[in-house]
Amino acid sequence: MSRPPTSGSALFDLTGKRALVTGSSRGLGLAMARGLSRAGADVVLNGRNAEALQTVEAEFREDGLSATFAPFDVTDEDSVQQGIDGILATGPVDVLVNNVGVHDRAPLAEMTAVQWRRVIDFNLTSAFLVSRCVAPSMIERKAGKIIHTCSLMSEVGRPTTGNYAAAKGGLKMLTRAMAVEWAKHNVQINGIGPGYFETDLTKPLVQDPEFNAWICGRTPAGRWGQPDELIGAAVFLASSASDYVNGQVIYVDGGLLAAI
Ligand code: GCO
Repeated sequence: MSRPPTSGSALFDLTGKRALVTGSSRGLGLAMARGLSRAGADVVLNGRNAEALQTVEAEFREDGLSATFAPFDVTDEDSVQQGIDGILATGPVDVLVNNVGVHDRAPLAEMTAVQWRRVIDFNLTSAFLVSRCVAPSMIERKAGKIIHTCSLMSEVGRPTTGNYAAAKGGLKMLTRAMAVEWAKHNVQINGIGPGYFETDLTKPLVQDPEFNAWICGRTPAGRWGQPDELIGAAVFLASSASDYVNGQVIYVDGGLLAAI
């Protein structure tokens, strides 16, 4: 097996790599897609809305960045198969970022089965469905990187987020399950666990003075994260710098999980 470069920026250079980022038309997925592109990757954007993806692709082009887009529903088995077949027909997927995530907050005793299933399907099952279609080509080429957008809620919860915490906890264990099956094929599967970041998903929380004060008090860094602050972990896990890292979750949380 070829040895990774051992110095400087070459360790983190993604030139010649093709990265599919699910849920990348906005939020953390868009920030990571932009960061991987700036590190040299050819990015394939994904979401369900082709128009939104077209707009983002045009913005990438205006910034001199390389991107294409592939609209498909990551929760629908047939849509995933067709979407991935279409992508693989035009080249390999070297890096897969399973980033799609939704929230549907409710106290568990009042949560409907629809609310439960929707969050599990988007946040957990989608990673299985997409990885199951992409991994065989990585295994065949004996090279690949799979990155899951986990969460600090892969470790801890708070009232009304039981479905989300269960999904993100499951995603941490799916990361490990894939690592123990696919590491021998030189495929590395790891996770990134964001803490509290300012995105569309958390806007209602940021704008709630009491919740905002609580988060800034609970987080040792004393502030919310900004989406671009995930790029370093994403580039690390997508690059040769992480070739001997597997089954891990890197928490990017301002120290929140380190504090009582
Ligand atoms: C909430 C938040 C959290 C975080 C997310 C970060 O409702 O408490 O949305 O779920 O945003 O987990 O990883």
